[in-house]
Amino acid sequence: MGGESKVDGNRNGYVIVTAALPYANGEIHLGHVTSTYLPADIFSRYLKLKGRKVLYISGTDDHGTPILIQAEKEGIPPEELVRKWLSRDIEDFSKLGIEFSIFYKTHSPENIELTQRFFENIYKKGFIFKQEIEQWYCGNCKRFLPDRYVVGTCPFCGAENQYSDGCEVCGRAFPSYMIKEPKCIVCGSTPFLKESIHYFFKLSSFSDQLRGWLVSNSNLQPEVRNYVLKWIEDGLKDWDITRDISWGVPIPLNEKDAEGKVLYGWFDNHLGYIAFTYKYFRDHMGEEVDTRKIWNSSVIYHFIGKDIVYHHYLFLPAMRMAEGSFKLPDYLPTRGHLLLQNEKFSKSKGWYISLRNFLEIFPPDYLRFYLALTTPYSQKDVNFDWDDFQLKLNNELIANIGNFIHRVLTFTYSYFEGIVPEPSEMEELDLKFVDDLKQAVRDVGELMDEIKLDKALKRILDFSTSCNRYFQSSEPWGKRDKGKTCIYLSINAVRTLSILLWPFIPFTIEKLWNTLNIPKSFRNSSLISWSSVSELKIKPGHKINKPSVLFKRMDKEIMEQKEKFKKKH
Ligand code: B3M
Ligand code: ZN
Repeated sequence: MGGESKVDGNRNGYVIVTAALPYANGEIHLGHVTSTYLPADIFSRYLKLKGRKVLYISGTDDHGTPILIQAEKEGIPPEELVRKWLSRDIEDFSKLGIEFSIFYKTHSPENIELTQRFFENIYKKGFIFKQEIEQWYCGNCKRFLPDRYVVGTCPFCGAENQYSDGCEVCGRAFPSYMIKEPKCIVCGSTPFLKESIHYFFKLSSFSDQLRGWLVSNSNLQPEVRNYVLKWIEDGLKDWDITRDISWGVPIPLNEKDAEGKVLYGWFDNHLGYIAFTYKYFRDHMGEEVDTRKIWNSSVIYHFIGKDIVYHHYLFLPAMRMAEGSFKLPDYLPTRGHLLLQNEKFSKSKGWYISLRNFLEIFPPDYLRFYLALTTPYSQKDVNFDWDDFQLKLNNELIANIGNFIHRVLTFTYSYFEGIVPEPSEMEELDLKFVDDLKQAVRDVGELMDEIKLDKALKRILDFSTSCNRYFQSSEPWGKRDKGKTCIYLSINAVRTLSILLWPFIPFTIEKLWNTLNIPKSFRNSSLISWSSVSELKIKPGHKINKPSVLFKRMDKEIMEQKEKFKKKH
């Protein structure tokens, strides 16, 4: 630990935080939230507290076969499908307090234009070539079957029931023709290979440059870096960037071979990170703003789940290297999958929790708290377990944090008419408590800088435990004068805790700020900022409002969910 982090080293520039783009073909579930949207949100809220200029960017991934297949199933045009999911995603995310600066879409003029520009530049530099390849063709449906239109057995690890563009079990992406025992997902018949001319990106030419970047970028997680390096050692395959379908970004070439084809969804989707940044700046600063310059002087984080490592650690950087005008990410925070009671999510088997359904029953902060506490900064899968959920809420959120805050506030309100008392001389116990508070803030800050959000939250809980202990051993009840110091320090500790906790449980904390009678928005309050977090900012004479209950137990609701997920599926 220690040392100046990159974020602090570049105080005037922007920090651009992106979260992987959800496909616009279905609802957001807890898996998406765990690996990507919540960590990125907590982290960008933390940076906001530090006064950094942060952009939190995401949007829907609209192109490609996953969308087309779903639109065909529903019998609607893909445009309609993606429009529907865009507004639905925005609603769901905002209920969880995911605060994007912009949530846009890849099927937008900005992204289509940028993607075509990328293609043209890379083409001009000679990194794109044409090749006739064999493509799956369904004789029954009378069409080519790209990617997800075909399922089969992984050619590398033998896992069954994998899409033809990559394996979820071993994590490899591969060309579609390699899949074993292929089946058409529309009609179930066995497709055959038929010639088609495709455009390829020379990924293999970037092996050395990619290796150099992976090895020299010390911000990348070593475990991920190592397996990506292994893929490079095994040899990178040039990458087929076109598809025989009509939904996607048109290939910007005036030639016969380009007709009836579009660019692969993975060619345009990650360019959305850049295109949406353009959109944001144009909307907020007008046409003249030089977004490329801003991008290149920002610190860049792309938050992802481990299933898309290949695309983000190889395709994305190689395309930026080839095109040459946009800086590569500084960080690619990668997290694991979410299991439900130790089993993989499965929508078809009903072993699955959508974000919307969850939030119909539980407050958003309960989910944020539990997931933040259980999700490490690593590839390790996270287990959502109802017993554990109940335990962590009752023992930590409620009995630890909730208890301390409630005791301090109600004590102040009923014994001091809500007015923060003048402290008397500090004794050893008090001085030690102030030291504890300062140490906690330092530790939490370091852990947050390192994106170890679960560890940071655990450290906050430890601090809250020492707050409870301090309050208990000071025994402010019954000894008015000595009690004053304890209350003064405790109220200040509540403020400190509130700032530390805001990135994790913002709804509750904003309510608490009302009770503390401090302005709700940190943007115009010196009382809410990271720079003052360890100071004793609440002065004697400050009046607080009537406290209300911050958390309630939800044992009945949890019991119902346990019953529901007990049945063996
Ligand atoms: N939509 C895959 C996924 O949702 C894809 C991510 C795109 S990030 C540029 O897992
Ligand atoms: Zn078919």
